Amino acid sequence: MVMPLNIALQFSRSVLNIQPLGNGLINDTYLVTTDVKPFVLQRINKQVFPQPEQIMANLLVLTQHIEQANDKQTTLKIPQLLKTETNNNFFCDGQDNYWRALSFIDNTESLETIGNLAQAQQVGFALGQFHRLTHSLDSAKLYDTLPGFHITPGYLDHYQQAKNQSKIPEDAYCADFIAHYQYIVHDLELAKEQGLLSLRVIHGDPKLNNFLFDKTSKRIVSIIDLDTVKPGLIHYDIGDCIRSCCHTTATDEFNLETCRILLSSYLKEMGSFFSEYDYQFLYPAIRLIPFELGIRFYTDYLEANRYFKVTEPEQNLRRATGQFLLCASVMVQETGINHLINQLQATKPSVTQ
Ligand code: GN1
Ligand code: MG
Repeated sequence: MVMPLNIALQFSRSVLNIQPLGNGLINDTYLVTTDVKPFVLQRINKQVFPQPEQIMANLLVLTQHIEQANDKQTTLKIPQLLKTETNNNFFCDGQDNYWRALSFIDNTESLETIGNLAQAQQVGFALGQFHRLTHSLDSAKLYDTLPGFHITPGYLDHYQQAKNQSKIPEDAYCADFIAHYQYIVHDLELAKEQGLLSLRVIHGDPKLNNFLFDKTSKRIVSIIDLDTVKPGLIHYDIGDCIRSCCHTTATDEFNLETCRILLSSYLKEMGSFFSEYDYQFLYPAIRLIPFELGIRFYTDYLEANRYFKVTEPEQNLRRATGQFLLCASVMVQETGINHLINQLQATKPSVTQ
């Protein structure tokens, strides 16, 4: 793999080393060491984000809002956008690739799976803090960096087209699962259209490995990957966070205990901003997001892996199957999940001023 040294030099003259960082499926990410501070360098995938400038603009709006809010209870930091040597927010190379640099938050690590309930408590707390902090930011000030993102009926339509055009044979389990449960795809969009749920600022991709844990205190100190921060339903975020943290990958089962800890700690932060309907649509969100991601992975498999990075051709099929099995396990545990939500609603924190 060729390391983008020339690009890193646009952001700092004192680059010592570049190495790949993390395992995102869309952008290319590197850690750049310099003789001053290390930083994160990213090439934004233009196929996915057609207007990368909007990502940088949103990040600046968000940073400014958090600085102005100056919330003393907040422990969460977000990475800062770094300028190029010529004072720009990004660098566009000769091939129309957009590159940007972000501050690196030191002494931190991200997790691929939840190892103990204290970690789940931290994740719920951090997502709750993010939503609480951005609650006072008018979502109309943000660009929609990725139109159609998390609009599940759109992913279903895309799948129907892909399956009609694909030369790759259908997988019986995935095809049957989608056909059988496709009626759930409208759950959140309908609630939005009916005004039961409203647009707020969302992170868009708050999966477990986008939270940074301090290596010493074991607390979450940062939430990263802010490219999909935009107006949306916070239920997409909650569903996405829960599907990634409560997925026991060895058996593809949903872990209700992890969900209990995560959701109760989330609602300690955010519960006072929750309406009746916000509670009512928690279960549909927990069920929907694994189904949606399953459709997205499966469609990409049928389209020969154009969107999500793969290391071998059937990887997106396996990812899809994992999400559908998780969704099935959520449905098996519907009563337990709803019971948990009712308990949490009954102990809803009072309104904070
Ligand atoms: C993509 O690239 P990464 O891993 O941060 C995707 C998310 C999916 C995730 C699944 C913009 O995020 O929606 O949940 O893969 N991001 C985009 O691993 O499509
Ligand atoms: Mg992401």
